[in-house]
Amino acid sequence: MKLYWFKAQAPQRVLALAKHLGLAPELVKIDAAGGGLKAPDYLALNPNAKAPTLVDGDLVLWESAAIMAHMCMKAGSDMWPVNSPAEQVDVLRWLVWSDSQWSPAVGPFYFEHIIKAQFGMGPPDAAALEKAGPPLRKQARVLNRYLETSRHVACGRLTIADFHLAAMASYWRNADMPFVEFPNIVTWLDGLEQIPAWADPWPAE
Ligand SMILES: N[C@@H](CCC(=O)N[C@@H](CS)C(=O)NCC(=O)O)C(=O)O
Repeated sequence: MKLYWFKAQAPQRVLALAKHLGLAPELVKIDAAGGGLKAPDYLALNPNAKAPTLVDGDLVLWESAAIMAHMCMKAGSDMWPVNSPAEQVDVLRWLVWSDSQWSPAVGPFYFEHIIKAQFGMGPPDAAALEKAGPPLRKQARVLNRYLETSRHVACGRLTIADFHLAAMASYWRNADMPFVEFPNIVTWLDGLEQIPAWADPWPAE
C-alpha cells in the first residue's frame, strides 16, 4: 500500500489509523506548497488535487473516509464494523455529518489559525473568525449532546468516525475554537489524545 499525504487534517486521520492498526503503508509526502497536488502524476491518481490518496495494488482510493474503511477491512478491525450493519450505519451517519456539517463549521478556525501559520499566509482574519462562531456553536451543540452518554461518537466504542471528526478539532486550543462551552467535546478530544497513534500520527521526517 502506498499512502500520499502532507501535513493536514484529512491525511492526519488516515495516518493515525494506519499507525493505530499496525499497518505500514509506504508513505509518499506531497510537496503541497510546491504544487505537488497538481502534478500530472498525482492528478492521474486523484483528480481532486487533494490528499490523502491510497494506492493498494490496482485500487486507487481518495476520500479519507473510504481509505479508512478500506484499511480497517484490510486489518480486520471493527473500527469500520462490516459485520454489524446497524453499527455500520451509525458510523456512516457520523462520517457524512463530519463532511457535510462539522468540517465546514470547524474549517474556518482551522484555516485561520493552523493552515495560515503553516504556510506563512499571514495572521488570522478576526472578521472571518467572528462570522464562523455561530455556525460552529450550532454543530458543537449537536455533537456535545451525543457525547453526553458515550465517550465515543458511534457504537459506544472507538470507530473511524471518532478519527474523522476529531481531525480538525484536535487543534481546538491553538485554533481558539469555543469548546470550553462544550465539556463533553473536550472530554472526548482529550480522551483520544491518550491513544498513542492519535497523539502522534505524523511520520518522522
Ligand atoms: N473530503 C476529502 C477532503 C480532502 C482535502 O480537502 N484535503 C485537503 C487537506 S486536509 C487538501 O488536500 N487540500 C489541498 C487543497 O485544497 O489545495 C477527504 O476526506 O479526503
